[in-house]
Amino acid sequence: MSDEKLEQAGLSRRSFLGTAAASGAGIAGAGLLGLAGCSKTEGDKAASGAAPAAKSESASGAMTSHIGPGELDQYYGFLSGGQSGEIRLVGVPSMRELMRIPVFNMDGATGWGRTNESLRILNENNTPETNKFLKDQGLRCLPNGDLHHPHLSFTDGTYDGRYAYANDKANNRVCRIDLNVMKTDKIVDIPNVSGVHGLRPQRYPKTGYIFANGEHIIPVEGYGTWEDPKTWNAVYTAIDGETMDIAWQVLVDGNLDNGDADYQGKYSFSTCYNSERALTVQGASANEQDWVVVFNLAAIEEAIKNGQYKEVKGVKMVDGRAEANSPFTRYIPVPNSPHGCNASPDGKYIMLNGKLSPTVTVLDVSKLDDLFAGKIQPRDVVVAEPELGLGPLHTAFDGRGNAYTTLFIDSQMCKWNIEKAIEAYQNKDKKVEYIVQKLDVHYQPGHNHSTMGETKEADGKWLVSLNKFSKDRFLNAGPLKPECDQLIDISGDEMKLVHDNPTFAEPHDMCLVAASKVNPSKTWDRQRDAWFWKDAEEQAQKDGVDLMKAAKVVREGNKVRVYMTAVAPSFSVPNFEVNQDDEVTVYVTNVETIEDLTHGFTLEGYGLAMEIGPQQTSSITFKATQPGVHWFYCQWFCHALHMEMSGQMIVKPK
Ligand code: CUK
Ligand code: CUA
Repeated sequence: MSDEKLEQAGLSRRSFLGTAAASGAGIAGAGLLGLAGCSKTEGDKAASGAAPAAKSESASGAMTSHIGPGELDQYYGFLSGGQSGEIRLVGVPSMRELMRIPVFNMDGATGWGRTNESLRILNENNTPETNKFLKDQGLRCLPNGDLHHPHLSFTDGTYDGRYAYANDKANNRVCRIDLNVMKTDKIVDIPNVSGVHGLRPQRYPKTGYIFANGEHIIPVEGYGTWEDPKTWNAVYTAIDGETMDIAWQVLVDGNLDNGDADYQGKYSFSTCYNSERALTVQGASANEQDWVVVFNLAAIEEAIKNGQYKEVKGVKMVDGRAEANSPFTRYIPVPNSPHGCNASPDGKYIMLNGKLSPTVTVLDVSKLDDLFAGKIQPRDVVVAEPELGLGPLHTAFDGRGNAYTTLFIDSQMCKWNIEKAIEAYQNKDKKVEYIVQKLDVHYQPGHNHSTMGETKEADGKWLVSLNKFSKDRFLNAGPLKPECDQLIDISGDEMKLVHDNPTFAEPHDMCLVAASKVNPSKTWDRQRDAWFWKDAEEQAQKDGVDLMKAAKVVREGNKVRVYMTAVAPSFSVPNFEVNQDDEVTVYVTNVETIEDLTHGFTLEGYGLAMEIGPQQTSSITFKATQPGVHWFYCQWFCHALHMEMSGQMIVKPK
């Protein structure tokens, strides 16, 4: 049965959801948020035959997500891996996963978190506290991360194809991906914060800053004491997107959730859901209103330049609390517990998604100068507050004046017209219909993202709804179910659901980028990408070794360095001998010049493996504690004689 037929029979999962949501409406909202959609098991079962709906819809004139064999997608999707700690590259509209980019995780295939190169990138900007922690725990690197918000670098309001950036909520880090090779090239560890959540790059004139929200309140050195949570604060961080140095921090009231930047290069924004400075769910949703905090970039830069800051754990920090009467910030009240924060592609508006409130609050950025000048009151910046449905979390745009807001509790995508919502706000007694359409999504959507939708080149073709629950949409995979990322055609007047895509934990957010904006290389470039293997290069020079021609074993006391090249189907050093307990470093350079000829180095019985792409050098260091004959082999199928691409490490017992 199709959804429609079920609806007529009064059986749809929608009706069950509707009842649950309506009966729970009110301030039980917080509980509801979690579970309105989960209590409708029977509806789910009744509707489980509804899968073909998407097909018939695409037959009825929607664009198709089908990309035939050998055809290419039109967009790259940079998909967050959430608590998996990685970024996933997908093709859109097919939603095919193209690649995984390890970032805040450890990865067995590529050796990320184990090779010397990845360990340098993971650790080179650690705070002293993190380094001490790793030592105390006996860890080489932090093994996990929680990556929510991938965003690409901008020039003049659109993507420039240089970098992607993302946050790690679990361990307070921000990373950068070099889009030439699709590898993480920098990770910064941010002091004075707890939980880096919202993350956005500056759009104009370029990136510029990366704005990173410290979500939770903590006793910040010099400001708070652990005995009194009312003295705790959240801290906003601006990172230089070129050098990845921390430029400055701002101490704020309340907490910081999601953020965005304007299209003019003057202001940035963050929602706050815990203006109460509470430590519990009830406490944090107590007030009728929370706020959005607006940051005045010029005022902050001026203070930093003039030395009007405090240095806290090595970072320049200004005080942006309301009680400090700060020129750096303004706090604009918005209804209870806002979440997502999204700038419209025409550069005019900032949308603050209500979460516990059914509304989205719309700010007019052209009024912010007057707000900072004290000419108007904070709420005067609000030009619309449309009521959309239950649980608005994030908003995307089509570049034609429409906004698309996810409704978490209602499990719907709400399309609404921005100018009509403004008209409705200005003419309270006139009935203006601003909601264009509501489309069911499956189920509990968090972020959504439209093609090029966070740039001035929003093209209004596709929208992806990143749904937290998949329930009956896929074959049952056991108690842990995949998320459900749904592709929606927004090119016409009506939204049309086109494709369901299961994903592993947990895509919070996604960037949908026209394929022409990103041009990764087909092989590594020895000159351009030398940053990756610079330590190996330096050591090789000291040892008189040319990495591109290497076939040499160098011993220095109990340190052994093995230099080899990889050309299908052999390693230039077919075997080597070390003594038990030697510290061994193996450097492998892949000298292939053709694309797709990746080799690997896996050492049997030593728990290590690494990826070596064409023209790449990778290295790995370990202690040869296990005596005996240990074969190493190439784990990337590269040649008809791939199985033979192997060798032996002989460890002589003590
Ligand atoms: S948050 Cu996950 S649904 Cu971390 Cu961007 Cu809103
Ligand atoms: Cu080289 Cu397989």
